[in-house]
Amino acid sequence: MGSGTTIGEAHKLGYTAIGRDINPVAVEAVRIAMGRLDRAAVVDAFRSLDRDVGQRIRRLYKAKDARGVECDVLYYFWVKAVRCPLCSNRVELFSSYVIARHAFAARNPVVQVLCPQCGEIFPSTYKAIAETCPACNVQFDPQQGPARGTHAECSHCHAQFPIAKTVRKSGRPPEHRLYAKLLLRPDGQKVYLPTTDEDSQSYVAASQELQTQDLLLPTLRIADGHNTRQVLNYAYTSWRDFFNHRQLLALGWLHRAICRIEDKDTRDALFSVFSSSLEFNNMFASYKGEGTGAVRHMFSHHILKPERTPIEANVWGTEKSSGAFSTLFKSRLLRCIDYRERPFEVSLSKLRGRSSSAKVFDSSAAFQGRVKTDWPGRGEDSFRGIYLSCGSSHSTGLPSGSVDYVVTDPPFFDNVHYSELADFFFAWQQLRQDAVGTDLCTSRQQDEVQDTDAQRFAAKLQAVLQECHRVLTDSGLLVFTYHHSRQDGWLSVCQACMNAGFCFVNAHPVKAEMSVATPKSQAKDPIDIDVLLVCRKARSDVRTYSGEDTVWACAVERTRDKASRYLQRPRRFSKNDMRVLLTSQLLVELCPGRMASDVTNTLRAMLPRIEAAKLSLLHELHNPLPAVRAVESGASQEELPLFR
Ligand SMILES: C[S@+](CC[C@H](N)C(=O)[O-])C[C@H]1O[C@@H](n2cnc3c(N)ncnc32)[C@H](O)[C@@H]1O
Ligand SMILES: [Zn+2]
Ligand SMILES: [Zn+2]
Repeated sequence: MGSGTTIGEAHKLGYTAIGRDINPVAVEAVRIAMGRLDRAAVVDAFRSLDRDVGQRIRRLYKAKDARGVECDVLYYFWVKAVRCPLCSNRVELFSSYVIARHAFAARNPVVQVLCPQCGEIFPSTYKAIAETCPACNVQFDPQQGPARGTHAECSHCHAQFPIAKTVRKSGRPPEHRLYAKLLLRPDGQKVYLPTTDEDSQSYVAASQELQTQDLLLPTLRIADGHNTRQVLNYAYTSWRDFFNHRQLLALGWLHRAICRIEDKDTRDALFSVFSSSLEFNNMFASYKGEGTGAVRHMFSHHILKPERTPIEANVWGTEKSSGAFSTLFKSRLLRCIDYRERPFEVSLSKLRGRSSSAKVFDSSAAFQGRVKTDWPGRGEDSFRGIYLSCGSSHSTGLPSGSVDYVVTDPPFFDNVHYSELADFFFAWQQLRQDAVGTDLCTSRQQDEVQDTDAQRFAAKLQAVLQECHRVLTDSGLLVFTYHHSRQDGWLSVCQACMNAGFCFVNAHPVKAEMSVATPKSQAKDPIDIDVLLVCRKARSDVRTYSGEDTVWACAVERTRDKASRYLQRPRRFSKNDMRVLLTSQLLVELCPGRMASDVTNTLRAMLPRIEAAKLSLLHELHNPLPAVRAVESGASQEELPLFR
């Protein structure tokens, strides 16, 4: 289920939708998004928060400009520092002294530069490699900071040392120093300024205030795992360590104020905004710069990477903020309510060579805003009902043969370990008494489909697919996305799916959410597509066995066809994308009349042929007279089998 896209789309299509996820953070988010949302009630509640706790939080983000005028602080800029292992000098982990640039630097070349000697901030241009500080006259290259990749250079003894190892040895997370702020003047102008003693005192005051308050704050420890190891290596131990004291004070106040909202649905709706704001308001967020949403949230790379120059945003926010509670209230919650009242589709068109999109309304009825948490009994499933539950999908408790379609986006092997990251949100969710999963001590579960071991991963996926097979009607379809760069990832999904009683009947390439370049050797040739695999119960498949040559010819033909359809829009499509697409078409063609082991053995034997064919197919795709040209241009022996 994840973020609930499938549930929402099924609801729009008029189906009864049943959603299940093992992760309480996902279930809670979907439950609120699909549940009762009363616009007038949430707006009222937001206004009263604004007058009270909003006001108090905004006071935490006030500072004076150079003329002594009080302004809102949009962002505070921090830098991590470590001690040089040789001389103990404090080394600040700037990778460059350009602290702010425009997202489209070629058109907007002005950047802000920090003087490494006196801390002055002054404008420069994005390519400048020599600058003189207007305040202290020191000359330096703004592009070169002490941190380079995994190492840093000490400015005192010039030793180069590994950053992560040095932090780990120190036994505690790196210190931070506040070095700049971006102010919003009362006239709407933004100005970058170095920090003053007053700014430091204001932080200390917030920190002292935090100690005096009895606030409910996260206590969840960070457990070891594939995605958490990097932060554990940085000596972070609790999810609370992801926030500085001022952020904890602001978030703690806000959390307490939301807890006091009486109406449960309204309270839940505002908690969902609170939860969204967490990923932008912590010391792992960074600055994207001007001309774009300013805050890069901590999960933008789907990993937990300690940020060397984090940005502290104004938690409540101003009109010009990004990722703040007040801006997310409008951009997420109010937009969600708008969409639910009048759902739309997006139609794409091309006018004089330029693509444009338009919203098409009225193709589905408004959302009903009702969610049930117990399963529908046979025959009693209501029209367009939404049923959600938290638990492993290897055991759903649904009656056999009761579901027409299973549509899912399962975890991809070797990819994100969702619950390890979701614990960041769960650490706050568990503080509530009436949210999903508050009886759990972590969102990490044994049955979660993810593992560093391919066999164990495949076994867990197979258990879920077996349950899908049981609950599906005989004519039902299972549709799921898959993405893997290595061939063994495909062999294991084939085994899991076929051993669960399914066969592949179609496979469509779709643009992936993000390209994944694992293993690293493939970073230059990343995979940009996910494949949508369409499966039926094997016993309902009417197709019959075909020999290998026929299978190969059909799969190549379908690959050609699907690749050229996919590329009707200008997109990247690499050799590896072609390999993935061809492999998926082979799975479809090999299924009828074969056991899982036959399919995987044949596929394995075809590997050299697939490797050769991906090149010639790609060549064809960019070539108007494919077969003839390929031969004329001296196709290698390896490429020839494609044309058999
Ligand atoms: C939608 S995300 C996957 C997105 C994308 N395919 C990827 O790997 O990055 C997968 C979802 O499956 C859920 N999940 C994992 N194991 C599960 C299980 N045994 N039962 C139900 N849901 C599970 C996770 O909690 C997560 O929300
Ligand atoms: Zn200077
Ligand atoms: Zn040193």
